Amino acid sequence: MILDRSSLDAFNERHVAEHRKRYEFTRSLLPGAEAVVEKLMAFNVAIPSWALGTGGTRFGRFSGAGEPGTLEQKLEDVGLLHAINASSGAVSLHIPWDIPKDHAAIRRLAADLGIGFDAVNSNTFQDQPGQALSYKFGSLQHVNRAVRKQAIDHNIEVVHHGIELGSKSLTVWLSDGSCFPGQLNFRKAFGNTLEGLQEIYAALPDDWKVFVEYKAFEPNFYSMTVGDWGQSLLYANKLGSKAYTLVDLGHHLPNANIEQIVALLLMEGKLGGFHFNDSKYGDDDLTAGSMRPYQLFLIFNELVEGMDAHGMNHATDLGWMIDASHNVKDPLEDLLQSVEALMLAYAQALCVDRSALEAAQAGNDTVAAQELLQDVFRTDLRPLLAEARLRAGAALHPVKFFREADVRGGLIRERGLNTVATGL
Ligand code: LRH
Ligand code: MN
Repeated sequence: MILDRSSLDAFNERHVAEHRKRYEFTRSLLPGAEAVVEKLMAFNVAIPSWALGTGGTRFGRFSGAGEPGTLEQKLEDVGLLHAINASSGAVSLHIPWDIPKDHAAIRRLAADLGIGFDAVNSNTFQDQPGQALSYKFGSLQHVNRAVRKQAIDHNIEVVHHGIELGSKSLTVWLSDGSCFPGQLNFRKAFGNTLEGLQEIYAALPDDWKVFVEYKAFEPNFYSMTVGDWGQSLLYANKLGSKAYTLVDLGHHLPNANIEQIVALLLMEGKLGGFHFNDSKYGDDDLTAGSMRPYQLFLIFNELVEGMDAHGMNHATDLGWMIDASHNVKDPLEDLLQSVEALMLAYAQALCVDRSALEAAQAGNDTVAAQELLQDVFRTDLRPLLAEARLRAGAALHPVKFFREADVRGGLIRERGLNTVATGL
């Protein structure tokens, strides 16, 4: 389904007068508003191909209607999101859930839709039909060299798919670990995993990156072989300059200070990217900013400060990706809300008065520091996001437009009620 341009223009026409009032007011509050709008226009978040259909849990999955049943339809859905918010210009594929049958055709379709390919993801956390050896007791950590070799070969195959599509990075998330004390020799598991990652690393083209994603628990519930940022950093440092850590917000133990982890990984030059989502308890994969929007702001606050300290390009030097699963919301509405929350946290971080904050920190003036951060967090910056979208030819209000234009209805009329998307 391709978006009907005239319905979007008509929608903006109905809302632009109110927007202009709000934008002029916000601009009057913020001297740097124009620069923030330009930065927002350059910022894109990659959409996970595995989150374009309804997700589920072990207790059940309640599929929605009009879901993308093929990789081509998934790309169309990402194209729809990008047409609506002008900030979803890339997709992150998961192999084998989304194996391209014709790389050139897929690449052409993506280009026509104005989207690119962010990191490709391998999958050694499930056994595929006809697979020779099982990953029940892990993949790269496995005590059996043949299982490790099978996992290494799969990751290298994923890199080849990525090269064909124009991707420049591989995300490796390993479900490896143990469920009971005594089940695993931690040193041997680490050694095997490092050896496997080194063979995968050696297969990377020179201009590629590998992201080592860590997770505290699930599906193993005693130890994970890449269990936290320290372990991921250990692997990334031992692998080399093309290896980085990947921070999935839902992969931390309760009350972890994620913004501090981000600040330190950035300081070390080993922060590769993110899987943005939100959670209240575990790896809930909820809409970004839906539970802890202040934490999301604090993370972007560290990102802007740290990236500027390194002279990094905000839009291109980190992997900005969402990783979510939609059990009760329309997947596209959920993704539009997540991108909005990320853009808002980024805009807030760009509006922090850095020199005043540094002065407050230098003076141990904790009250002033908190006032500075919360003043920005409590200022409604949504008109800046709307202005960036308006200038990019996208919708002033994405979710409102998605509903008023009955985009889901259009997808159902085109695809029917029973198409089911591959993924979680
Ligand atoms: C693991 C994870 C990983 C993906 C999977 C879909 O929890 O975050 O990034 O491979 O979700
Ligand atoms: Mn993830």
